[in-house]
Amino acid sequence: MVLGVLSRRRYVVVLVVLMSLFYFLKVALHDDRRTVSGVSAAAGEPPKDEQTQPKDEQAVAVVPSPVVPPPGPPEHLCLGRPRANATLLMLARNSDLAGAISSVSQMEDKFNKHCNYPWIFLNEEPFTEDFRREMTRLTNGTVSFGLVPKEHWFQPDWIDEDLARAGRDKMVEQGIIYAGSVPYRNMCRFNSGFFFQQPLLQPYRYYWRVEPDVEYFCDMQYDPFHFMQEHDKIYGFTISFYEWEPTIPTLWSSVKEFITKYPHYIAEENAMAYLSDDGGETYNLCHFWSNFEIADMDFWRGEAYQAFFDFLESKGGFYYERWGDAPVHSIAVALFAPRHKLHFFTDVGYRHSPFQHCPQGDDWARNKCSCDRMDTLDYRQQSCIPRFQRMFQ
Ligand SMILES: Nc1nc2c(ncn2[C@@H]2O[C@H](COP(=O)(O)OP(=O)(O)O)[C@@H](O)[C@H]2O)c(=O)[nH]1
Ligand SMILES: [Mg+2]
Repeated sequence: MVLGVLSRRRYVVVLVVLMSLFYFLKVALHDDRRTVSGVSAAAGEPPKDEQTQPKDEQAVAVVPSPVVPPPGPPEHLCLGRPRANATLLMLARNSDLAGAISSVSQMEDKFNKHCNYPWIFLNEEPFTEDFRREMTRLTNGTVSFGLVPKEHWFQPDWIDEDLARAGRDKMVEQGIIYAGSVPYRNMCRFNSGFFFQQPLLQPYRYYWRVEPDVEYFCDMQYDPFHFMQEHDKIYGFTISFYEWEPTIPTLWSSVKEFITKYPHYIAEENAMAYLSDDGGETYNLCHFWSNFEIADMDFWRGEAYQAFFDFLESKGGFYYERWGDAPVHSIAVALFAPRHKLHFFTDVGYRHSPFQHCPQGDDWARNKCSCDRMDTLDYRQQSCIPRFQRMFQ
């Protein structure tokens, strides 16, 4: 009897030691594999799917209890369902670190801790160790860092720099934000025509664009990527207002030229009524604010958008003027897709200074939104939401 108790104790001790050893090895290996480096990113290696595991280094030292489940959902599940073919995406500079930490941790807290969708970070310069470590620590999902190739970022040689400089100087005189900035123009052109071509994004269809220093106010109760797929949507937004005309003086004449040249790309039941109040003659400057985008990259990769981007690129307006990716994306989805494929995420609370969208009514209460319901751009004078909604009445 006594001997029996002793050997049982010895058995338990051996078991605990073995389990600790097993756990230690698992955590150590896991931390090694989780980050996809910029090198493999450049080579186009898709992120690896992995088990959700606690990352806290403390966990290595503590003898784990086998009854404590790992945090987060099973790797392939999002809110109880298989994850969609989608990724979270952020373009950022190393100097954006504090803002990136803020945005990523809010996105994790409001949505992604339930899903573990992968994160992809892009930059035209290598991310610092600091940036990589901080981003990796905030999520249980896979994290990848991609280096944007030079030809997708910098002003092409065929752009007449004297003309471009004259355009910038004129805008500086007009007091336009980012008027004199070439990097800002690089960013707008990259977001218009190249982000979806990055090797790291190739495995994915949908993305949610996240910027440093934005705010997400509400808990997500469902997976917006599933929503997009199930409702046949290609583009989702939360804020819509008017573009500053001096940044795009010749954009609409280029669009009209494109329409005349390629009329077959214009969709039946398109959203021209959102863009123009006179049947396409003039642009009313309405656009979806692209710092928040949940969208289908198959649309950007498709024939119509590719032809459209190439056409705009040939005009040089990304550099001679300051064409933004917001009007470029908005005009494309409004013209080359039927309007029912566009979606206003009314229930998602979002802020990019100085504007915000705050959900109303039941959505605000149910989703535990932290925003002031009176502070929402939707039906203010600067908003294009009424124009969007009128198309469906
Ligand atoms: N890597 C990189 N990212 C940039 C650069 N300029 C802007 N971005 C990113 O592009 C996005 C939009 O830039 P932002 O400065 O927020 O422009 P705004 O929202 O139009 O005021 C953000 O995600 C920035 O982090 C740049 O020169 N390099
Ligand atoms: Mg921004």
